[in-house]
Amino acid sequence: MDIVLPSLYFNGNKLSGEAIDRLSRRLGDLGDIFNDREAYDAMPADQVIYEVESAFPVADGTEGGLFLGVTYVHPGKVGDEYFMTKGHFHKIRNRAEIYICMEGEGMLILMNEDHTHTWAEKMSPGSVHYINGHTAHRTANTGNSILSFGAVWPSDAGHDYETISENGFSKILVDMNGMPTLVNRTRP
Ligand code: S6P
Ligand code: ZN
Repeated sequence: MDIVLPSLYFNGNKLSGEAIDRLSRRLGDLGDIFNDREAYDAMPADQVIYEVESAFPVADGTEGGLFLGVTYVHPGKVGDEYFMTKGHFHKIRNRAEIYICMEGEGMLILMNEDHTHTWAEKMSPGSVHYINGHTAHRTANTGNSILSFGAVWPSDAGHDYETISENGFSKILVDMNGMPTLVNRTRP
């Protein structure tokens, strides 16, 4: 057959089609990322913080292929810190990524490889974010509704979560008098 239908669609802002992988990250899975331990312990461990729908058209580790994911970060805070994703470097450090914001308000938080510089890009519907290789990335929801964005990354990039779980980002994003603000991390 010469003309075929695509196997994936955006149905509104939701990914639909064949073989979509879905995962949920709950507060209980994210103990090492939030700065305010007391506020974290007072919240329900089963509260969903974000969900990811991904399509893996080729095997993980394939050189030359691409993966697609859509992340939905729920609104809320742990203490003053906005709900956010775990964050990672790519295992192959030079692999870049593109994010496209679909709905909501947030920040893409970025950190260089030697952890000396953390900065953020504002996310709003339609904003496009090129994430250079060698750069750790996570997203935070700074609004009152779901933040969703699409992501495309090389299928051999891999994910290094350990470096972030051990050292965090050098700055955290907090609500300071209603304004998302990057401040130095206080927890060791
Ligand atoms: C994958 C891409 C995103 C994240 C997702 C969840 O390279 O950056 O699809 O996986 O936003 O974040 P995390 O840090 O838990 O993987
Ligand atoms: Zn990534």
